[in-house]
Amino acid sequence: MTEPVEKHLKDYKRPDFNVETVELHVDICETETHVTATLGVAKSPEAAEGAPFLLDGKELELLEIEVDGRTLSEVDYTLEGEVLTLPGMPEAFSLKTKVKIHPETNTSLEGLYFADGTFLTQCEAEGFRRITFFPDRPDVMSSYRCTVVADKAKYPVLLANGNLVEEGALADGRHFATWEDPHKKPSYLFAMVAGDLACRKDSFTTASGREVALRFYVDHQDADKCEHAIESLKKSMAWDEETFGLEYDLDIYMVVATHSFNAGAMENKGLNVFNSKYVLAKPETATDTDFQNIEGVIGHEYFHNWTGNRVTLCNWFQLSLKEGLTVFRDQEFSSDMGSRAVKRISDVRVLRAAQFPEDAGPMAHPIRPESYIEMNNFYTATVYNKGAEVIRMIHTFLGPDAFRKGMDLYFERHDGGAVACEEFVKAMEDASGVDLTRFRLWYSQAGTPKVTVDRAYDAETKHYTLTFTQAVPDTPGQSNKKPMQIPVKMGLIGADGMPIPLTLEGESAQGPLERVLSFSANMESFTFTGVEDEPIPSLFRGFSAPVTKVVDFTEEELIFLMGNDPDPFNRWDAAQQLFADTILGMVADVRDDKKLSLSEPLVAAVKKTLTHDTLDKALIAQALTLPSETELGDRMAHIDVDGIHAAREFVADTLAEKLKMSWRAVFEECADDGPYTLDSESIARRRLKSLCLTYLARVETPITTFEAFASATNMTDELAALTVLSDLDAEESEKAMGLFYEAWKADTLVLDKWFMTQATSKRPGTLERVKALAEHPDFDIKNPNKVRSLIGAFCQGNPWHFHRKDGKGYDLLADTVITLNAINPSIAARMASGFNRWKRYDEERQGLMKARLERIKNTENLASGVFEIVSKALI
Ligand code: B3K
Ligand code: ZN
Repeated sequence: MTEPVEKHLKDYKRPDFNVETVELHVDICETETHVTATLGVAKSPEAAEGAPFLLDGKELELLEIEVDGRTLSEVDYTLEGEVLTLPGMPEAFSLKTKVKIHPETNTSLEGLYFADGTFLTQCEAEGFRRITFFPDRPDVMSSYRCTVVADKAKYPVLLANGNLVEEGALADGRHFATWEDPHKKPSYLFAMVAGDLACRKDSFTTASGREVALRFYVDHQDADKCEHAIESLKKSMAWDEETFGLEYDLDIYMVVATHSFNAGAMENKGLNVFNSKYVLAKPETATDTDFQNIEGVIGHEYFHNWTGNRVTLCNWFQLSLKEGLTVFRDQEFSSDMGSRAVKRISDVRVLRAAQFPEDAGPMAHPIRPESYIEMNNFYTATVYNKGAEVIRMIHTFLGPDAFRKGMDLYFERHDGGAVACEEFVKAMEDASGVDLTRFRLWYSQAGTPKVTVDRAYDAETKHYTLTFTQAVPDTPGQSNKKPMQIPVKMGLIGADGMPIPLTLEGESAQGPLERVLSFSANMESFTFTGVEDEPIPSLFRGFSAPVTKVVDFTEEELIFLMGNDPDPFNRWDAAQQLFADTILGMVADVRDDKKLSLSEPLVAAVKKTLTHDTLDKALIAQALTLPSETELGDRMAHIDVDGIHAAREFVADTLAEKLKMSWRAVFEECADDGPYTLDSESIARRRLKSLCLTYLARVETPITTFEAFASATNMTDELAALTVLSDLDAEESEKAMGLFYEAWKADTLVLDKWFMTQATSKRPGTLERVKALAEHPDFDIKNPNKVRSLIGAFCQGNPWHFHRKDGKGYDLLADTVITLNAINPSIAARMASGFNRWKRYDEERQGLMKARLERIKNTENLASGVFEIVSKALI
């Protein structure tokens, strides 16, 4: 096998040829599809003398090729690997190609594919080249006209981007539809669909009074599950008008839901394609979290219409320009729709669980990567979630008004263009007058900065000094990094729980109660004056920067912050720090077989939070959820799988036992017999109730948990109880699983929950059950949702079973990666990253994982994406 090549940002050049117009004719038949493409091409004025026209093509059978009506012979072009080269082209010409493709056997779910009775496309990042020959790069922007032809009875619905301009019947029971997109776009935003789908219709009137038709296409049996998604879309459209003055720009907005999708959803211009899990919901089948995720993802794809589509990327290295910004926008949208603090906490949880480990592993990359082998591997938590944190920091430094001015300037300058991250930063800088020179390092330096804070109080001068030190760790290909500019949103709290004015040395007027310090040196001190007694600092409020903070807080101080910090995020963070310190502090004792004990003040603090009568119940639930085993592992230099598991179980069991009465009382208090409603308060009540159930199950008989399961009237309560039951080694567990399956076997999305609950179970024998479930008739290795729910959930969400000492968990993952390599390389690569942290474990486990990585690497016909993950892991 020839080693795949790495592409570098430094080699980027604008294209030599632009494609102004694209006319596609897609003729779909059962066993093959013919695609005829007519491209209106113009040589760029900057093109080098004699530069050939290069087109990408993957798994295409070239049937015809013509330039300006003249059929080319084989001497006129070369077709090598995945590149079609046309030398000696004139300044402007028309290129026509006809290719044969096979969507019906395309299991990669990229390009045009057939799944569950529907033909559909996924072109980002490089899927368009599987449909036709094209310069498949985001800086080539064209006007599209697309005609889809298929059998009318089987595929009555024919869609593509933009507006329907013509449709009609053809011979042999076939029909066609022609769509035209008035906006120029890169090929990755192309989409088309042919299927037999139900259509739910609605409409939205924009701020300027234009009526937009909204169309949701789903399987016929799912037509009653679109309401929430439609409402979410309307809310997104209104929010973007109010918040950023951005209106939708076409007369129709279509969403197609499919059960077979590699990602969450795709923002194709005017024709979004969604993983059905982010569209379909009703209270009996979807949890509160599902409803919230749908709102977030619908918003995310809608917001891309401006951040991504109207202003797109000049190359894939800039992916965070659209993804980081759009994640920031969807986070803000969800915060405005629900509870800001609750949303912030769950976003930070995701960042810490997924991005921090990535930043510390073999695939660590800056939010604007410098190189890649397979672009699909860079749809990462770093590009998306850390990317959003970088935008949030700009927002924090500039303030909301200047940030909005920056957004306006960005659109004014770049609407209709394909640009780089730099253009965004420049617009922000120019609109605000704030110098972001040092800040730009966030785009080029990988690794999570570690910020250590030292505190000093001088009782005589009443000065309080905070000294910050930062260390940006080395990451693959990057060492000796420069200090980053870090916003530290902070306050000082007096012993009475009251905030203290923050007057910096040299300032004459009394300072505010909260401020943002800009820390951008290796070490920097900030001295506050007029501080009467030693305060407790509240630092990085709202998680103001994606860093790990190290402060030598005592247990007493963390308990104080947990109860008194006016910043809800920091209250939660103090609780998490307290739990993490407690659990990790026990790991050595577990190893030495010592008796463990839990501190009384901690138990009292938990009780105080649990029974607090004014705190938001969702915040209580978040604060009292123990950090996961994965998060705890990430805080250790060498991950002790068994020690973490035992210590965490001990803390949970002890809290359950000592506060039995309180868990029970709060559980009862949160009960609700009324109809299901989706307001924040009801969601909060269900969250806290579920948390109580997890503790109660540790001390009460399984029968009570089973009763909670059996009496549930919505999926949130039902799944919460089932999840708790799944950890119990009791007959009630099996019984509930059986009942759940019988009730929901016809609903594939609910079955995903059934697979996942069993995959993440702590019960003995989980690996064996997961392997048996992989043979279950409802499991399908070709369906990414099923793979993620069963194998993905086991390998990433069940560390204690996955890291079994006999290596059988690792075998399951390696076998799955090897099988998927031949079916769906993009999902195979994603799964392979489950081994990325292998060097953080004990020697024995390291050896076992390394052997599996090598086995994968030696697989024949290894896809470039899988190669990239495993070869980087093995360095
Ligand atoms: N832009 C798509 C991601 C497509 C994934 C390609 N492997 C979804 C999103 O971020 O909105
Ligand atoms: Zn996105």
